Amino acid sequence: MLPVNPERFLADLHTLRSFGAAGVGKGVVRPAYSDADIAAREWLAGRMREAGLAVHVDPVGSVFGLSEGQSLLLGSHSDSQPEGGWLDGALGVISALEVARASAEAGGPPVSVVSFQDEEGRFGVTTGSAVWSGNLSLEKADRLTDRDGVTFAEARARMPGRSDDFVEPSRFTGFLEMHIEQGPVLDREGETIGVVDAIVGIRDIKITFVGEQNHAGTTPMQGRRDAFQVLSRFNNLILERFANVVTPSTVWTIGHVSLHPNASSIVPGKVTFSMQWRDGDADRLGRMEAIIRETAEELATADQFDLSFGPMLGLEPVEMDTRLRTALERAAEAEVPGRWRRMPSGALHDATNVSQLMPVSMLFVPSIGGISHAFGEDTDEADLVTGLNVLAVAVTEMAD
Ligand code: HGY
Ligand code: MN
Ligand code: MN
Repeated sequence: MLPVNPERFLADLHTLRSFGAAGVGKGVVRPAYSDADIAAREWLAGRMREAGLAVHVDPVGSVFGLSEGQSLLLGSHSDSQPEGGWLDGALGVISALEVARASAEAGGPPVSVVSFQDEEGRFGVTTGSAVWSGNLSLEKADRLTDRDGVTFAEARARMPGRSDDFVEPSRFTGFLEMHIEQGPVLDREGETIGVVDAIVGIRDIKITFVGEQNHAGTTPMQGRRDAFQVLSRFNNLILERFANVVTPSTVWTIGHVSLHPNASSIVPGKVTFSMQWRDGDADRLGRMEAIIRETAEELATADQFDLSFGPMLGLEPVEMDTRLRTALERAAEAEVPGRWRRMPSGALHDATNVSQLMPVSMLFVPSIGGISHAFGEDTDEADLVTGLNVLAVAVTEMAD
């Protein structure tokens, strides 16, 4: 196995956490293109150079550390959710850095590293890798806006040292992404490693209802065109109508609501909210979309609301490459015999996009209590090191 250094790996993970450290415990606030995100990427680029890798910052600010010639690509993302933990994405990037460093010290096999930009979807869904893979055109990405109306084009211009060129994908033989599970299964079952067999698909859209803003004391209940009430009715109808379509593993979330003007004595005149849904079956995602659109249109017509939909964002479900997955499974069995499982990923990952370009596979370590996208996200350091070792064994085996 490659001589990975667990102390150096953990020290780098903790250093990355210091960029945007926030909240309780090991929380992080490091959204894409924030000052903390940019500073973290500059630090990462320095660590890549020290490891002998050639740094390439692509036009959207994804940071690559390139090994010479053909190589495996390892990595994930270093941006965070608006409130996130220290491991989501960071684990995949720093484990990649450690394996690449160990590989350079051992004289091969060649390993390159990447931290994709905006995986967490300040603008799109896994925006940086979506653009690299061709799942999303740069032109379309540039027009996407965050919740404050900043465009992707404006945000990516903040990232220093960008090249005009994207990295040529054919220089990579495959992509491995290590990640925390972000769900309860491994922790609950007392297992240490998950080898991913498939990643679910996702759809994400912003919906806006415009009614009539008015005085909360003088406007009779009858005839109000209250934007909060229409959202509430929409949610209730969706719950009923999804019941015949979804399975126990289907999920959907209204995670962001902007109510205007958001004051206790004003009947709200406008609401914009996010509607996101995920499933492993692309047809089911389509049937859910039809219900969402029909329900919103029905309510708008019945109660005289203007209705508009933002751009439809999404990724299709994908399966992992059998050869790479088998290498990870063999490595897991060697490191933690009987304490690993094959499992699907309910979270989205850059690996979904990269699968358009080359064979990909993924590896999970447990999330304590299944918590993620929250300051409380954590994993035992012993499990982080086990994941690093499994990754290093798999990389060594794939090179043979
Ligand atoms: O939302 C996701 O699944 C990913 O963490 N961006
Ligand atoms: Mn992630
Ligand atoms: Mn995430």
